[in-house]
Amino acid sequence: LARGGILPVKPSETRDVINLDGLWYFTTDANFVENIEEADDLGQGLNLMPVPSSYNDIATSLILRDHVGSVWYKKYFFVPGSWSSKRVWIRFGSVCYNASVIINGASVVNHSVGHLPFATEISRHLNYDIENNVLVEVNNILDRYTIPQGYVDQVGGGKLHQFVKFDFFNYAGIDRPVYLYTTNDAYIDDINIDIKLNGTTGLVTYSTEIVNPKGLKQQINILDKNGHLVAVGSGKSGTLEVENAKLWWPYLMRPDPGYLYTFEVILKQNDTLIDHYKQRFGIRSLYYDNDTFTINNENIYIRGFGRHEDSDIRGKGLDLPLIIRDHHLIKWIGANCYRTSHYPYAEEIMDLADELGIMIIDEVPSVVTANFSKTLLSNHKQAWSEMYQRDKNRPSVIMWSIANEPRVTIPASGDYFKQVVQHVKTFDTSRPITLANMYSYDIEYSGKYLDIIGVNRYEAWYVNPGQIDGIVPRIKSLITGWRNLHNKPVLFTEYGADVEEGLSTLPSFIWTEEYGNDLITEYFKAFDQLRSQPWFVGEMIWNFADFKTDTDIRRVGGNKKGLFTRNRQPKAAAFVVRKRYWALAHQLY
Ligand code: GCB
Repeated sequence: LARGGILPVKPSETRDVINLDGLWYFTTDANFVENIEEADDLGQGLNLMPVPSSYNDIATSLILRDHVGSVWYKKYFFVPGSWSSKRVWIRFGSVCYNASVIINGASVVNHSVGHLPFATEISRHLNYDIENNVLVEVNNILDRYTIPQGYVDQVGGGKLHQFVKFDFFNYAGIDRPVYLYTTNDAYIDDINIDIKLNGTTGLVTYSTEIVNPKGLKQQINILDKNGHLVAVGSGKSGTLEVENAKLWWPYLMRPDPGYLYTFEVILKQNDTLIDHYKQRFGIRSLYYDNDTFTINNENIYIRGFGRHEDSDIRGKGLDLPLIIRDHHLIKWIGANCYRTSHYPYAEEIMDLADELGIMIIDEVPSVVTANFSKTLLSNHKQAWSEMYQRDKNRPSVIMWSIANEPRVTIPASGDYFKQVVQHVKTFDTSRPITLANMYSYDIEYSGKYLDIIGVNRYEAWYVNPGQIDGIVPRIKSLITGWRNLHNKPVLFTEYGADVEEGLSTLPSFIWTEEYGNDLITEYFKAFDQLRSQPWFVGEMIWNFADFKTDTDIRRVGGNKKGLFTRNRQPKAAAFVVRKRYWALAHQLY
């Protein structure tokens, strides 16, 4: 299932890079594709679309926001003559959901999972030293076999509507950067790094995938953060030793979190350099069994939240100011982890997590899965494999989440998730597998296949709204019920309350800042009564920030369970959580 490598684009002596981000011609109307430069389907005489960005909220029209089906993007670009002796590739960080890419009229690649990168060689379709064009057809339709699922139906006036069961706006478009880059005929296609610790020595077991390796030699260097050489090797696989290794620690667990080494591959034919690639990695050990989950032999206690890639105007489009702001807030609040709910996040975001020591629960884009067909299973495995291929070497990724809130009370879900787990284990046994479950332990079929149980529960919100007093006993009995049934570590993956920023009453009332604070404070009491047990591995609030959802009478301008507003300013709960997360960090380490 896993295809070739999908290494991030990095310039080096052997690789040139052109970034295609910027303004692309855009239309929602198939009739305009031939002369997209003249398109005026949005009726404003403005047919330019920024990349990266979701397209939905850019214009003023409902036609665009609620569009169902294909849209087209086109960009003209120049390729220098010096590239004609090279292989030239095009790489998309993510297109939601289905992408068909056409270069100078020739179809070059189709890709159908959102939130994940894809690349293909386009050398023979290019014109060198003159202009070229790329046309991308982007289709946002979700059906019963896509990951995630949805269905399209006709609504009032015969209009098509995309129905989804998940609770976030179904943004679409070219959401992440687009690059052209070159390699030689022979090149480094993939790197696998596996870490073990032997005392203070880091054992770095690696393998590389080289295309056209005949007659080539590989040199491997491991460099520390200052660029000093700490280990050397050669050949396509082996184990290198890094003595007195500086470990990758989570944020606030040690003074210098997120320490990264560089794994450098130098590919040569005699003295001629053929390829040169630098991949960052961290040295850390993970261990899990029925009772514990440790990093570098220390118990992990997760303080975090679920998040979304979401902001106004750009939707899920990568936005560097936003992601840097987010990571300032994550550090400010003292969190050490987040789940990439409910899909893999941009590589630029994952790089920050690696660098800052933020642990990641990496979630495949499977949310509210309800049919457990063979076709869906195969697409689910494919989506996970692509995520694995992208993220396997990241020290920040400490756990795989294989689904959020699937309908696991249906018996067929048992075999389905057993097979997803088996699939994951054939690639990676170093990281535990979880699933965020909304049901109770006694009525569901997935728990026995997981390494760590993920529990979502909205006690005193969706369940027993207003009954703050019930939180401690009910949450404790839910968690211990899971524990007693499966004898596995338990992680609280979601809880929270919608809070309308600035709404305030005394005594507290649902939707107010006070109610939000009171509710989370009760959950803290429940967690505190369990925290001394190493099998209780952490707490994650829903959500980091407010985010946009589908049209829904429960949502006033979106989901308001954020600790921060959609504009990334703190609500009252952010200060309460900050106090707790910093205190926990100081108590524990
Ligand atoms: C959940 C879902 C999440 C929703 C959240 C809510 O259980 O996992 O995607 O946004 O509840 O606020 O309803």
